[in-house]
Amino acid sequence: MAGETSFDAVIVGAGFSGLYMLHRLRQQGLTARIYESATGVGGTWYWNRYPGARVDIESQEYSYSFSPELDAEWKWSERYASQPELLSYLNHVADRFDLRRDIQFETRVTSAHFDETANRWTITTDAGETVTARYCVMATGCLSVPNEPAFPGKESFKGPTWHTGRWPKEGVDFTGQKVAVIGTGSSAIQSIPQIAAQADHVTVFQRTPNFSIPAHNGPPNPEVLADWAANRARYREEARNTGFGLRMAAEGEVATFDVSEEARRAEYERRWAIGGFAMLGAYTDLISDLTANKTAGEFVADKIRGIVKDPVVAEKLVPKTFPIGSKRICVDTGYYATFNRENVSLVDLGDEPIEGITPAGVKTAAREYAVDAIVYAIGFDAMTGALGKIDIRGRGGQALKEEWAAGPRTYLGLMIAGFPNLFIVTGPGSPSVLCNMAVAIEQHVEWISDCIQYMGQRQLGAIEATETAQDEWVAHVNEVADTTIYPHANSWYLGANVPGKPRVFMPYIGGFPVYRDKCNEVAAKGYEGFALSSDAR
Ligand code: FAD
Ligand code: N01
Repeated sequence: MAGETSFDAVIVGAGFSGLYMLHRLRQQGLTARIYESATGVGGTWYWNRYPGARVDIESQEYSYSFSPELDAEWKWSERYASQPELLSYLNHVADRFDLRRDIQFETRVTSAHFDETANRWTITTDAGETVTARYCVMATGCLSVPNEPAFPGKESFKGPTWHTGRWPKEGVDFTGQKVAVIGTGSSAIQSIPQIAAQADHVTVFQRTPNFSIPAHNGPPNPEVLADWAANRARYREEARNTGFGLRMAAEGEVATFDVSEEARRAEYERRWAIGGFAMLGAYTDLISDLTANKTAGEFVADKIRGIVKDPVVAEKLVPKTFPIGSKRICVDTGYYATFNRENVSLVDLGDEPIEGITPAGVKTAAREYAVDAIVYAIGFDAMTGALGKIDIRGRGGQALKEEWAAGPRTYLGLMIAGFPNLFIVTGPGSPSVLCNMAVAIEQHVEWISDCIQYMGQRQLGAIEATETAQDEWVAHVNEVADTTIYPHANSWYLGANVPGKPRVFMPYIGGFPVYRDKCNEVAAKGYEGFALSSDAR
């Protein structure tokens, strides 16, 4: 690998997206290199090693479908695979398809500049290396840049601090410690029960309570697995034909108020017993009608009140400021019951906001909480964070950072006007994080590799989204979002969790099948909405 400086494609990132992208491009006989800042493959599942980290979609659905052999040979040991198992799976994929020889680890891409005369990208790394490529694929991840804590005095804390998104490989032993966990998103909800089982005391600092549904995790049901094995191809296709790319969340066939309250309650109970995202599929209008949505939210609120013994704590844990599902639902193992433990306490930051971090711990408007360690479970600079860290320049030296100063703008979440031959996997403007990401990623990687093949077969030099197509798509993405419950939450989908980030609803909520059909139609019409040019211009 050493010494090569010119590729058909450079891929940034060796997670779920980058690995499959490399495999596809190599199958087409193209030369490609992945740059990855980590020491190994896995992306999300490399970095997020916090206790309790696991998938929120049943294992067999959160996996690649492109290779029936891979699908058949890999055996998941839990209904919801844990981070170590997911990391083993992605390492197995890297080995099985001999991907490592084209991956350069411990190397961060710092800039990507488009050379208009050559129709090529010049890519530089933090190792001082410069290479060029016809195509640059950003497989940099939607949730790969941790949200940095900005609490005053944070450097003064005398104990260790950990971010869930950058957990150390060797793990952390909390035995005998008083631990503060800041945040109550999915990462916190998965890790708090595990930390509480080990630590002397855990104080949870909650700014906004979240909806969480039990996973009912355990060994996979052999009958379910046998059924899956027998019907794999059909079930995969069924998943791709649901709005969220997930069989479990397949939409119901009737609207919320078409059934009696009693029937509705029974249906919610049935779905609570299945667990996870099943709840959201109960009725056709749960994500479009606030009144309908409220019935599901109230059902979960009652469950929380039923699990948490202290009614004051229970009430603090009940979400009241956003509709259920307008933030990604959390999928937990024993989260609410953890608040029945003697060694767990909840601080409601609505009553007493954090004023800062002191040498001894966390200082709120009410008092100081002395702790031995702090866990920041405060999320990510989502969807645009990783791209924003690379100096990306398109035509005329235009910086992506300036182009997106008021929020990201793309055509189909795949390409950006003014940035030819640059692809984003699961970028803003695509279903992405609203979906089963395994499904969203495969669809994007396949569309991108087909597009690159089309370009090669016709000896074309550059493909670029037109401004008109991009404007129309951005308008459509916003229009669809406005018909749903999603903009009602201060979520990371809107960039609301990062101070100063423009508030734009980033993913596309029109549903995976609608989106996939649109992408296919665009390709079938010779890449409608894109300008294609030859090298001789
Ligand atoms: P990532 O896995 O994020 O990989 C991107 C890689 O790019 C990283 O390894 C990063 O180091 C590298 N990179 C970024 N910038 C650079 C650079 N400049 N130079 C070099 N390398 C760079 N989705 C689901 O559908 N279901 C789930 O259950 C689920 N669970 C999740 C749990 C957690 C804790 C998190 C954080 C996310 C979860 N997600 C889940 C979303 C998850 O991110 C995707 O499912 C998927 O793993 C994304 O794969 P990716 O390859 O696109 O990005
Ligand atoms: O991050 P989050 P996450 N002071 O942004 C709080 C995927 N994922 O890492 O809601 C105090 O959701 C913040 O409060 P608020 C999944 O897609 C999946 O947990 O902004 N608190 C919130 O409570 C998920 O959606 C799994 O008011 C502050 C929390 O920190 C996404 O990744 C597991 C704060 C952050 O929650 C992100 O999840 C993990 C501050 N200054 C992740 N800043 C699975 O289950 C932030 N917070 C598979």
